[in-house]
Amino acid sequence: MTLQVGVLGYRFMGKAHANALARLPMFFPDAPDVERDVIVGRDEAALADAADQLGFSRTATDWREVVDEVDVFYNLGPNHVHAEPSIAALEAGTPVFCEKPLAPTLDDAGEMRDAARDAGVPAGNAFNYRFVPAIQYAKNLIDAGEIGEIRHFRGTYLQDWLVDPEAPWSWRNDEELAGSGALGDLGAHTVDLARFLVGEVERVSGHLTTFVDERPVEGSDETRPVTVDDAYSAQAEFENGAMGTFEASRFATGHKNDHSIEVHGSEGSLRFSLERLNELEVLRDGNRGYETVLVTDEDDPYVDHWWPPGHVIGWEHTFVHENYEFLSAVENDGEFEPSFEDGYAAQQVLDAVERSDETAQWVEVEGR
Ligand code: SOE
Repeated sequence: MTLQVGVLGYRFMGKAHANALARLPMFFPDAPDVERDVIVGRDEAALADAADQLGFSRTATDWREVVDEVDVFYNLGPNHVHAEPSIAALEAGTPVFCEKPLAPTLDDAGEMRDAARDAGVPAGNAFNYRFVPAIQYAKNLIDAGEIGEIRHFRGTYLQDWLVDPEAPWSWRNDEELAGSGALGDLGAHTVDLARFLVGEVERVSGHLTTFVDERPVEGSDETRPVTVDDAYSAQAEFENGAMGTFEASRFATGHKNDHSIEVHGSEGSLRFSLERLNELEVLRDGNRGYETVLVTDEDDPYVDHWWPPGHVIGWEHTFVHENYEFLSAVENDGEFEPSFEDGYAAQQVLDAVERSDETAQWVEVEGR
């Protein structure tokens, strides 16, 4: 059977996932057969070009006509269009793969999680960094007890695309459209990796800042207000007693897309940086320094699908891996993680960081 895929959104994420779908048959021959059936958006001319470039058979301007027609619905639009179309698809029994963060607000994310529970079909939240081979390698080391009991998790996600006050306004700067700023866009990834590697977060103390309050609208003389954070930091306590610090910024001069994780356990430590995606730094066995493990051996996660050892892979491959896992779950009526449950759990942490910032208090993560 060929799965007909409908995709909402054709820009950055639309391209990343379309590329993944195109790569699957060549590199993951056991993946389900997929047809890039329909691409959905509002601007017909741009849609036609996108369909051409990204290899879709047709276009549609109304997601309502698509969600129950296709076998799988990908929601890759801006955050404010995550909830309604995803819920409609799930109500029609269509599996959904949705970009992160799950929604702009915890309430919306809760409705999405409930719809996924009721539908009983795979509903995935596309936290692609779980699918970096080095991150999976780290997870295996932690689960095998190789670094002992986890004491610290440190996660920073640094970008610099808003350092210039004249950098144009976009939906990512608007609370209604995005929910939050660096917190939801970047912090969501860090929180997801923290949950994946260490466990649930119990309480947080958070701080949000906006450095530039308004930005020019491209192609006009107007400016629009920035209503989200440009940067956040948080301290966290995990249920298992570990301590965490999280930070993200769009003002970290010189850092383009620098997502770094450190984990310290009673027997060893791990370090990862997205800028050196093929490597994991591992310290254990009482050694006095880190060893750099090049995670490109044949028996490393996903690597046998690509190139011989040392022939490194990149950011886009994480999308291929997550698409492989998600579509396999769809075909086999299986489970996919990170699910909407995981997306909701990450959102609970983001929400707690915001509540903590508002009240200047430590706050419990809802439901913990
Ligand atoms: C933009 O800040 C962005 O593309 C995020 O939206 C992605 O989730 C992240 O992976 C890279 O940066």
